[in-house]
Amino acid sequence: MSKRYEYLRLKLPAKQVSITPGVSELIEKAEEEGIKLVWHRWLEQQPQCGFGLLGVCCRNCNMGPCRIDPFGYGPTRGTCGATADTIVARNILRMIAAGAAAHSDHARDINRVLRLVVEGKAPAYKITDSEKLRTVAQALGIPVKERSDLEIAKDLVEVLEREFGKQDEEPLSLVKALAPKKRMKVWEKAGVMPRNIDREICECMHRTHVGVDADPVSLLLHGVRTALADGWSGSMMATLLSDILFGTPKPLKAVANLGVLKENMVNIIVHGHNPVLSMKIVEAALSDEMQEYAKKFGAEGVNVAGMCCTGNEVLMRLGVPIAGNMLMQELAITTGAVEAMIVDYQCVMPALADVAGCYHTKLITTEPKMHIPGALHIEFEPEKADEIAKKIVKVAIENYPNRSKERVHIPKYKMELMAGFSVEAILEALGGTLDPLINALKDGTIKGIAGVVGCVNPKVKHNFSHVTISKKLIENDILVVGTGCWAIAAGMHGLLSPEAAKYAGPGLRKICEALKIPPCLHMGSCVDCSRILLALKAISEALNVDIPDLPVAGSAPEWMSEKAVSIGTYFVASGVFTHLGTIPPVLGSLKVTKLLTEDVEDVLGGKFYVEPDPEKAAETIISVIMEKRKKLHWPT
Ligand code: SF4
Ligand code: MSK
Repeated sequence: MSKRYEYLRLKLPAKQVSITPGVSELIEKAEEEGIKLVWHRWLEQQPQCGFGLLGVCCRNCNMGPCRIDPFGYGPTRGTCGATADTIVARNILRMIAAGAAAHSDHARDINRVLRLVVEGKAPAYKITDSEKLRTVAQALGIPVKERSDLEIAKDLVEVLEREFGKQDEEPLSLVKALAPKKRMKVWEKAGVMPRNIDREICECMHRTHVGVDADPVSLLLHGVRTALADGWSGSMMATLLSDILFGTPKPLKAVANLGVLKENMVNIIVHGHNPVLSMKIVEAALSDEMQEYAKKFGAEGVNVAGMCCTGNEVLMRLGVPIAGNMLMQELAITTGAVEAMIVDYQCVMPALADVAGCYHTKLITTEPKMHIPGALHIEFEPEKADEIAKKIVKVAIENYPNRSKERVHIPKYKMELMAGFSVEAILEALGGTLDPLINALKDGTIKGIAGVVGCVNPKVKHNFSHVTISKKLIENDILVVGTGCWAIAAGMHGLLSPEAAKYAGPGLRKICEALKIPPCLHMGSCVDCSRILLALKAISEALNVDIPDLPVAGSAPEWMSEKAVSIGTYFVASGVFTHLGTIPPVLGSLKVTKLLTEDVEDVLGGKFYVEPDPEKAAETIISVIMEKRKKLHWPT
C-alpha cells in the first residue's frame, strides 16, 4: 500500500465494497500499486455538500451561486428570489434534460448511420432486420408493400429526423405510433404530450434560466414531457434502429465477470453505449486476419469483452462476454491484462486515463463529442467503419508486447448467463402469443412483473441492492425484467441463467422450467428500457387495463446517472410505481418531494418511492403488486 493511502487512511474495506467476486482482490491490487479507484475518490469527497445532496444550490446565473437553508435558519431565497421549491425543481428538470439528451443524441447518431446506408455511403453497415424495419415503418404510416428495404428506410430516416426538428404542436410520431391510447389521453389531459425531442430539451434549459419558470409544478410537468420524449421517442428510436441495423436480439448464452479476460490473448474492452462502434470493433477483432496478426506479437489471438451498455449491445446480439458494470471499468484495467479499452460515450470515467497510465493499456476515445485528456483519440467515422475499426484493433494488438506479465492478475470468476430477451424473443419463447403470460398473471402463477434497471453507485454496496431485490421478487413469483448495469449484476450473480429458477417461487419456477428461461430476463442496454415500455403496452392492451392498474413496478436500486432520472420519470409518467434505491437530490423541498412521491400519482398513475434498504424496498414492491392484483380481483 502506498504511503499516501496509509496517511490518508483511504484503504478501503475491500470485501465490503462489493458482493461481486473478484472485485475485492482487484481493489487490494490497486491499493498495493498506489492506484486510486472510484471508491477512493468518493471517500475523498466526504462529507459531500449538504446543499447539493438536498438539491438546494443554484448556480444558474452570476448573481449566485445561491443556496437555501432548508431548515429556515439561513436564507430562504436566492438572490433573484428563487425558493427551495423552485431551485430543487429546476435542478431536477436540468437532470432530466441531460438524460434525455444523452439517450436521444445516441438515437440521432444511429439514425445518421441509417441515412448513410440509404445513401450508399456506409458500406460497412446494412439493414439486418428487414422485418423490424417494415414493422416500424408500418406503425409510422410509411408504405411498405412492394418497396425495397432501402426505399422504406429512406422514408423512415426522414420521419425520425423530424422527431428532432419539427415545429408543429403535434405529438411526436413515435409516441403517436407506439404509446398506449389510454396513456396518451392521460398525457394530453395533463398537457405533457411531447412535441419534439430537441424542443423539449431546449425548453428545459430555457425554463431554468434565471427569471423564467419559478413554479415547481409547471417545471416538473415539463420534466415529464421531456422524459416522455426520451422514453417513447429518443430511447425508443435508438433501440428500434439498432435492431434494424444489427438485428433484434434473440436468446443466447454468454459469460460475465472479469474472469472473461484471457491471460494469453490480446484483451480489448469495448465500453460506452452506442453499438455503431462496438459492433464493428468486435467484427474486426474476431476476424481471421486480426487473430493471425495477434500471433505475430506473441499472443494466442484477440479476445473482446464488453463493459457497461455497449457491452450489453454486443452481448445481446453476438454473445460477446461482458467484463462488468460501470463501477468495474477501472478494475478491468487494474488486471494489467487489457491492451485497449475502446470507448464511445456515456458512463466512461475520465479517471480511466490515469488508471490506464499506470499500466500499458491504451484508452482509445473515438467520438467527436467525447475526448479525455491523456487518452489516444482515433475518431470513428461510419463511412470508413471497417478501416477505422481495424486500425483501432491493430493498436491494441501491437500493444500486447508492452504488457508486464508479472503485474497481471485476472480474477478467476465468471458466470454463465442467458441474454437476448427483446420483446420479440419473449413472445417467441411464449409460443408466439402473450396468452400464456397473461393467463399466468391472471391465475396468480406469476404475481407480477418488475422492471429492475439502472446503474451502480459507490454510495452503496456494489450490486448488493440489485441482487437482493431481484432475488426477493422472484422468490415471490414476480418475473424480473431489466437492462443496463442491473442486467450485468444479475448476470454475474447467476440470476440470468435458467438454473436460477431454483431461487424462484413455485409458480414462476414452473413457467421458467417449462420455457427453459431464467426468472430474470436481460432486455438490453439502458436505452432498451424502451423495450420494457413496449412490453408494458402489449400487456396493457391485451388485458385492456391501463398500466397503473397492472401488477407491475419498476426499480432503480443503485442509480446514479441523469439518464436514470429521465428513465425513472418516463416510467412514472407511463403509470409505473417506481422505486429509487439512492436518494435523489430533492429533499430540500418538501413540496417537490411530495409532488414526486405522492401527488403525481393522481395525475399520471405512477409515482416515485425512495428506499435505500433493498429488503424493505422489495417488500413494498411486492405489497404494491398484491394491492393491484386485489383491485383486479385476481388471486393473491
Ligand atoms: Fe441565485 Fe437566482 Fe441566480 Fe440561481 S438564478 S444563482 S437562485 S440568483
Ligand atoms: S451504463 S447509465 S451506469 S445503467 Fe448504461 Fe450502467 Fe447507468 Fe451507465
